[in-house]
Amino acid sequence: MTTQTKKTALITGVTGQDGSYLAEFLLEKGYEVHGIKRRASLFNTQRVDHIYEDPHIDNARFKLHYGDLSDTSNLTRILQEVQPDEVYNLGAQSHVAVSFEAPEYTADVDAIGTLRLLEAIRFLGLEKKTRFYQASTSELYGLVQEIPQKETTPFYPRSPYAVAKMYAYWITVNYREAYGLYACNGILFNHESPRRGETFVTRKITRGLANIAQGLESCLYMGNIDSLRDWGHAKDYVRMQWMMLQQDKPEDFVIATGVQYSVRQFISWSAEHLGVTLRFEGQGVDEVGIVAAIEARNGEILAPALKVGDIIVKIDPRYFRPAEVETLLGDPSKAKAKLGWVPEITVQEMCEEMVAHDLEAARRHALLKKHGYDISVSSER
Ligand code: NDP
Ligand code: GDR
Repeated sequence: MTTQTKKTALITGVTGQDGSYLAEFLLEKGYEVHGIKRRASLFNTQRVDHIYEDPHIDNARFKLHYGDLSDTSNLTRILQEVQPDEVYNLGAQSHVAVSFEAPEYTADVDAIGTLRLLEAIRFLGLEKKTRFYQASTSELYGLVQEIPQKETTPFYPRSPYAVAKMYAYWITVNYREAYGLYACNGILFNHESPRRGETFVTRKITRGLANIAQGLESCLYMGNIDSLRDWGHAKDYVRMQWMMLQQDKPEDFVIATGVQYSVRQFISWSAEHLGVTLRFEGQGVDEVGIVAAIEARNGEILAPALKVGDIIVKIDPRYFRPAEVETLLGDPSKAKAKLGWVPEITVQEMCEEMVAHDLEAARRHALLKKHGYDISVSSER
């Protein structure tokens, strides 16, 4: 009888949305999971605290290492120590709008950080042992050249983030072709969850509207609400990241739902889950979202702070980007055909889950505020 040895995975960006779901997923599969966390002045491990294990006990299967994608020697040392079977490179400065403000840092971490990892694998002679997943992105398509976008659609990046990720995409392909490394790009379209960072559009909306419903904020200030995105659930997408590394041959895959909606539609759904019907009026930067009706949900008013006629959504040009990606729609046919992957959670179900999560948090904050605790929950960051 052969005994299957336990696999070891290393995740950069383990403290992020995807990293936390992927770590849970791999632990369930029996992996030993190592994650790289950044040093910060405050704790930044909230998304993985529930899977933390005491490092003093024998057989702990979840281990965190301090590190940074900008530090070659640190990455090399961690790889040498961990000797991973699989590396998932999810770490990145991942905010598109922020990349216009910090373009050089974004290039260093998102582009050169990927090269540093690949070089470390090679330097340590791990090419035949270690499989590599690169978190590529639908932002590569930018100014779209074809609808829907698939693996063969030409790239046209529209932000420093996307340009940096384009380097990372091609250096991953190059190391596969040049050195025979098992390396894949997952070209993932937007995916969200209650763990999504609070300044990405879906979470900003669900959290902002829940706060407004509970009287903690008064208005949601948005950028381009005509923007169209193909949104899926992060849990479905991390499963696919793992599947890509289990094939005989490394390949790149588009991961998407194949359905797109506008940001405005996502705002309307989120309001509906709070029992609020919104009416949009006006054009361009003068467009506003007005409360048209308020209903109970399961016999309860979830937005007690609102009344019909309140303006709760406004446009703020500060949130427009110097160059926008107006529309993204993925074609996941290859992933479906070759890997049998289909997303299990619809965008509507995901929106409901996110609103319920943020409403619970807003209620807790409203209670604390009522009892005199000084808390700030602004969505304007
Ligand atoms: P998050 O922003 O939630 O997480 C990013 C992670 O990277 C965090 O753990 C962050 O650490 C870490 N990180 C940031 N800078 C560095 C650095 N210099 N060194 C090491 N780690 C760093 O992103 P997501 O989980 O949403 O996305 C995961 C990856 O997938 C990213 O690379 C993103 O660009 C890409 N992607 C995401 C999509 C999406 O829709 N979510 C779609 C397509 C691609 P900290 O917690 O300390 O900030
Ligand atoms: P994106 O996600 O740029 O697609 O990148 P984000 O949620 O930030 O924006 C989606 C769209 O919404 C528009 N928008 C706003 N966006 C934000 N953040 N805040 C606003 O107030 C606002 N108003 C309108 C944006 O202009 C955009 O069109 C995400 C990140 O996770 C990347 O790391 C990843 O690679 C891509 O998804 C796929």
